[in-house]
Amino acid sequence: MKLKFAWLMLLFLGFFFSSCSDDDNDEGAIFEIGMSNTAFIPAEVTVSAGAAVRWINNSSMPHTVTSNDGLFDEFLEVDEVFNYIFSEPGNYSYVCTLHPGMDGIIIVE
Ligand SMILES: [Cu+2]
Repeated sequence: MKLKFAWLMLLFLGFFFSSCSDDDNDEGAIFEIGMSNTAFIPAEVTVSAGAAVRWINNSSMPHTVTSNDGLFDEFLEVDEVFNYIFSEPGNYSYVCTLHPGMDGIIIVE
């Protein structure tokens, strides 16, 4: 009888912990920004503090994702991605240093 109870507890705990890790995976949305050869798409994104933004170079040439505040400076070959989590509210502008006029802004609320 005691053994049966122990097994039930194990089953219950297993279920409990697998539910927890599922919750962790869902936490924090990811906002995706694509690229053309001359622009970030969309160029303006509004997210909540704590959200992750993912830049995807789905264009046909390399680009950089360079923060105007010195927060990040990434060189992305075609098909490469870059993730950044914005934890503090504010306006974060960035540019591609290879293509003048290719810029964007992340508004974190
Ligand atoms: Cu560029």
